[in-house]
Amino acid sequence: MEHTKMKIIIPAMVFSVLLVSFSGNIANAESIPQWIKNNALWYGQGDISETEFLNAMKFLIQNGIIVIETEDTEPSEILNASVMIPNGNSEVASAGFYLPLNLEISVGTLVTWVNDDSVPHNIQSLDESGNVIDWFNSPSLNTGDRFEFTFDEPGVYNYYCSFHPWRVGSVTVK
Ligand SMILES: [Cu+2]
Repeated sequence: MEHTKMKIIIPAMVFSVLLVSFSGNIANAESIPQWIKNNALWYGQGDISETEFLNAMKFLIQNGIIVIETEDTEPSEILNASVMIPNGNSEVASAGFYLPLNLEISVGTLVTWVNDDSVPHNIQSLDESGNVIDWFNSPSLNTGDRFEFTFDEPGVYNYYCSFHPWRVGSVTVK
């Protein structure tokens, strides 16, 4: 986005804000045609109608003097994912794998583990050699308890439950 162009978001497009913007930035003000400055003045004095004033604003937008920044919905979008610790997860012979066993997410996703089993579990992050590392580590989670962690770096991350170390899961962050 060019600095010489005014950046105004739609809700801010009220007369007073425009006046502040005009006076606050000489470079911007110089790109605004004189007739529009006159319009702003006349509008402020009540000499022209709102429609005429808005038409002047429309000219500024159509000619790229005012750049409307459409706010991306993605950055403000909250990314969420969850991993269920299912019933039977504690039993070696059970198929109670983490759901999903390998969670795939985008960078910035908040992951919530939910203990849906009848016994406590925890989540302990592991390094590549399978050793517990101090990164995402939950306390003991009773039935129904949750543990949250936001993944800000791409990679593949393994974890396990220290009570039931045969239960290893992974999170792939892209
Ligand atoms: Cu466990």
